[in-house]
Amino acid sequence: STPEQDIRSFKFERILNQDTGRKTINLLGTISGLPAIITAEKTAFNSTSPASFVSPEQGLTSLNLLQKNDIYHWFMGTIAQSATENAAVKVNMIYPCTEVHIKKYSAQQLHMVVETPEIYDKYILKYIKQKTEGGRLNWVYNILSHKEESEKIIYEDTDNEMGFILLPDLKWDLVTMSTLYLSVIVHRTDIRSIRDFTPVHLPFLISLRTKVLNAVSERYTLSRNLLKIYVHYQPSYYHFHVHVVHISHDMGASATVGKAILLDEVIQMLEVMKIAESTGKQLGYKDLDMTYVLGEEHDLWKKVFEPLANGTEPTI
Ligand code: M7G
Repeated sequence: STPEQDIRSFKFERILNQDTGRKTINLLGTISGLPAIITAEKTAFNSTSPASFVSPEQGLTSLNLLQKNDIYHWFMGTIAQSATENAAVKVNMIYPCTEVHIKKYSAQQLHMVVETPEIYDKYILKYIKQKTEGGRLNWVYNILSHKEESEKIIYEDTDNEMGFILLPDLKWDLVTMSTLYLSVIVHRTDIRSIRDFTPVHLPFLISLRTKVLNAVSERYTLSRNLLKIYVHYQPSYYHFHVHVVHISHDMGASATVGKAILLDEVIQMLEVMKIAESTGKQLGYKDLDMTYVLGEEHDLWKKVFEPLANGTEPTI
């Protein structure tokens, strides 16, 4: 069946999460008996032709005056939209989805945790190993081998060690510049997260940053001061990748402290670690305390940090 047929046969079960401010909703259901998640996000206003906003053909196609009071008027309305040029909504479908996806897209209490090097060695490494098995990185390898999304590639450096692919993230609608969201997926497979970085990786990260900035400014005529370039800790996928997002795009929690770390800061930290080498100290991100936010449904909270907070031994 086609993706269009699949999504039409979605049988709704329950709402996982909803954000009225960001205008998003996450639905859980089934397709052909298998669990599936649909996430929907209302798109930003089309700012390329603001003059036609009030046009009954190209803009507000219908209007209903709810109330007026002195100089104040409020209406409800509909906007002329088309799925290809000016869509009303961006819809993502994960099918079939796993229990981990369901947790990730569910509303949940957040917790601040401190991951020491000891906790990383003892528990997190095991967790990461589990998370790189079972085909979870298939979509990454599909991109790297040009099996999927190859027509979307913006820039590729094919070098085994220094190389990467720059392409639109699945979160981007591909047209709205102010919500531009790209991913950099590296070719090398030896970096699971920033925890693996030491000063040895400085030339790699510095060249990646330069090439990405050049490629983005060439394709979209966007200068460096309009881009946020960062990594996640913890990421969802343990194959090193970098997020490149337009400065105007409000990404919510995924671009704030407790989750996002600027690539510039990673490079700076490694440069400081390199200076420390002259004193005989070989440091890397593995030696740091990492402080970050975890949702209560995240396995790392459930299996590691909640037990530790309760004084019991994690069972991972
Ligand atoms: P992350 O920091 O590991 O996890 O980033 P996050 O999802 O918690 O942010 C992975 C990034 O890859 C996210 O920005 C995803 O939107 C993006 N992504 C995930 N998948 C499954 C795909 C995909 O199939 N194609 C593309 N282009 N991007 C994806």
